[in-house]
Amino acid sequence: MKNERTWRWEHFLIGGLAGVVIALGLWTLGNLGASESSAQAATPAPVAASTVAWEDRITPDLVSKSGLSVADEVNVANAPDMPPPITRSEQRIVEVHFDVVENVAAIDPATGVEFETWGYKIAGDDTPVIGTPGPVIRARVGDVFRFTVTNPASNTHPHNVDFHAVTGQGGGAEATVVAPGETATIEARLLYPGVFMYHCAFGDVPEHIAHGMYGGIVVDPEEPLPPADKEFYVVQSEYYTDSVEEGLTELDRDALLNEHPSMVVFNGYKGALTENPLAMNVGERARFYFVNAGIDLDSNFHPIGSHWDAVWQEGATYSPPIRGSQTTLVPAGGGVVADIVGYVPSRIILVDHALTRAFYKGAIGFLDVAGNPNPEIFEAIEAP
Ligand SMILES: [Cu+2]
Repeated sequence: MKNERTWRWEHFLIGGLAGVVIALGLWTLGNLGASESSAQAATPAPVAASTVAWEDRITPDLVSKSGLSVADEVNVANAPDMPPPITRSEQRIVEVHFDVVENVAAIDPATGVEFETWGYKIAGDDTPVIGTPGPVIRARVGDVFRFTVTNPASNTHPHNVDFHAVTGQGGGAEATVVAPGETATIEARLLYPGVFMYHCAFGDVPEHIAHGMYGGIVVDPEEPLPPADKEFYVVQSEYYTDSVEEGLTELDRDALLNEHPSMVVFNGYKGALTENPLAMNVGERARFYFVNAGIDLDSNFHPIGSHWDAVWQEGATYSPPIRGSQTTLVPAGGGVVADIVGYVPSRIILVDHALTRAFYKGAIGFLDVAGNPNPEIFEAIEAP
């Protein structure tokens, strides 16, 4: 894959090596001089390294906010759906309005475990009842993200949003604090492409995240990723309940302090992706925009019975992907973009491969691949 970006990356490496050689030479000369005269000559000149760093600035040239129009594409969706990839090549203003959700929801519908869930929903959209994970936002690098959050007067707690995609105080947290009945708006330039977490960062932040206040924002790169046939938004997260029995449970503060969740789930509740499996066809490429909301555990995201054909590690889509891996490590508060190619009809089982979490705590989902068998790739052989 010798595309332009790869070459630039190689130039960076070559430039960096040259810089090290030059710096070492200067340092040696300086030291020789220092033995005779001043300490000034012993300081290596930071020429090569800083030059390379500036030339390889990866943030886009910005068009002034005053010259931008409002984007007219779909920029939000509820899990596991993704808004379509952004096809325009100009910067725009992306407007998104969330309402804060405070509710009681079943976080294990099969056994009737309930919990007080807090989260976010698209303003005016009454389909989500649980609010967690929050909707996924999609924009393009260089866009101005004009975000409004409303905390309905019927709620009890103040909240806000820290976007890992936003450059500014607290990722916008300080400027988006809303008590019940309040609304706040920020405008933030999206400087880096990737898949990023957002979460409430008000007050006792772990408590707010433990109640479900998180989601993902995808910032498409200037040079689009190769196309995928299906795209999915999946968020891993943890619950710290004082019980896993039927009925309303409470937050277990000891478990939270000890980083010992009672549940680890995909898309907000146990069974979200097993009761409603994801689907693709043989011959297709499926792309996961995956966020690990934590709070505390790293995720070891693995597709049982398949591979990650491409992985943009840490969700950093400016950089080239690695190809053909098994389990991708997604830190708490991080994300990844990972592709699966459908080769044979099967049920691919998505797990956190710290398998206690998958088998006992809920970190499991299904991706059903439909199509014709291909015995050149897989077949079960009858015993003679
Ligand atoms: Cu909150």
